[in-house]
Amino acid sequence: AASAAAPDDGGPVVHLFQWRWESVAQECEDFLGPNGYAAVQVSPPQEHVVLEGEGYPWWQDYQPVSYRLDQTRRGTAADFQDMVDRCRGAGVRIYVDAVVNHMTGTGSVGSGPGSAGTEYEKYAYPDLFGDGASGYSEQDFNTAECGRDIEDWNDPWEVRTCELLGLSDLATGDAYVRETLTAYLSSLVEMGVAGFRIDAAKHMPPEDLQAVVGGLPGTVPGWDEPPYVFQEVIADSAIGEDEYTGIGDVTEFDYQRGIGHAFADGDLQAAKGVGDGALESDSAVAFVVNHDTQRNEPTLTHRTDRDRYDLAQAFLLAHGYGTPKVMSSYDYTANDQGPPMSGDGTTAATDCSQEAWVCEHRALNAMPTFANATAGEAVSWLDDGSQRGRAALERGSAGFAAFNATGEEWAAGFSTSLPDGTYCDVASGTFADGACDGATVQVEGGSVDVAVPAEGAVALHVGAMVEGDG
Ligand code: LAG
Ligand code: CA
Repeated sequence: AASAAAPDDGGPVVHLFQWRWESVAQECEDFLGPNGYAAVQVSPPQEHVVLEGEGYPWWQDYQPVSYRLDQTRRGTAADFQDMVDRCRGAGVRIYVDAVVNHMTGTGSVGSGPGSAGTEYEKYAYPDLFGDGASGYSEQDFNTAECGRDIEDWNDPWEVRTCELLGLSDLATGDAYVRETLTAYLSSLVEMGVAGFRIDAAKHMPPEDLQAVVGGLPGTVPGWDEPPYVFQEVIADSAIGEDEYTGIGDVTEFDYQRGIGHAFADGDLQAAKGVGDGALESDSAVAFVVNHDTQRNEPTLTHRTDRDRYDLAQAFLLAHGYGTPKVMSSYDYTANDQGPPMSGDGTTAATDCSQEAWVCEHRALNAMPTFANATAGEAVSWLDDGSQRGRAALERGSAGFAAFNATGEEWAAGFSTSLPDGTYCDVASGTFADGACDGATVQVEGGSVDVAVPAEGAVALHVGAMVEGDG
């Protein structure tokens, strides 16, 4: 397969939410590398709280106990390193979800051994790296400055200094805390981790975050590029995305809300304009849902309307806005429910043939190769705008795609600047070593006729020509 676009050129990402490390490694080799993914966002790898009394919820991960990678519910440090190496071998980067704003909250127990056995209580984490050499104590938190929950969300100082959900808030203005966080993230880069999602970035002053990531190694071993940093910022009138774009990319929640509503409403004419007025494309991470919005703001998810949601994620990979990030979920009925697991809360290996793991990314086939082949090409619209539920686009002369959010097949012809030839439809199949396992479509004399399935897409690009490319 052709190599994926670089992180800063919008190389497509998939979030394998809660997957075990060995399952991620296997998926890199079996599916992600061959289908063009640039990277996987993995769940937080550091030691976390273990909340048996709450049924081992997924959000244990967002309460760090130490920065040890051994042992989380997803595997050991050796498993983690093996995943980084095997994904590298498949051409796929690992992006780590970096929980650096806070440590634990009160939760169901409030203290205890963490997943790797480290003793802790709120504001006291005595052994951060398993060598007894460094810890956090009360002075490393904003207890004297605030020490209570955020109440006034219109006050940026409070949002950044007080506690999010009662989680012990790190004094990221202090040199020791900054150096410790840089040491944690740098140790991951040294292992070959190629990027970070900064959790709760809005809850840290930009200058603090800049100081933390400014100390990272300039080049990722195994990749000839700097670590890619993107920040989770749910912007509002008090805190803007532009405060963070100088540090790295930013998650664009306006795009997320816009794309979700447009596709849920079946209004693909509205989908064309999603992203207008939002962050510049090259500063944005774009997505249909993340692990929080699929629970808290379920406009369009795998649970509300699977076909339409798949179509929205396919559109995301063709649209050309931002760095596209696909969500891949496990099934759940309650928001707090953890992933498939054994009796002690250890996560089960992923099996995409079982309903417990939704594996939405598999339904997108080789759409990430479309994002790669069309990187940097502006989008133009080919349909006449007369059909609310249907739209067709072109990305320069590198890619053509049509989307049909209706219950009837859409048979249509378009003039296209794609070169003449036979193309693999990467929305319906994969393309590897010149072989297409989906439908093929002819471009002849500068035009193309497509039969777009009900609630489906057709996507053609110059990196997936079956013949006629000479
Ligand atoms: C995030 N981004 O800024 C994550 O995307 C989001 O998933 C995290 O919340 C949050 N910030 C903190 O990293 C998740 C759950 C929360 C959970 C929290 C800590 O959505 O529900 O809070 O992780 O585990 C839980 C309880 C709270 C309690 C808190 C502290 O739900 O009621 O106050 O733990 O004990
Ligand atoms: Ca903070």
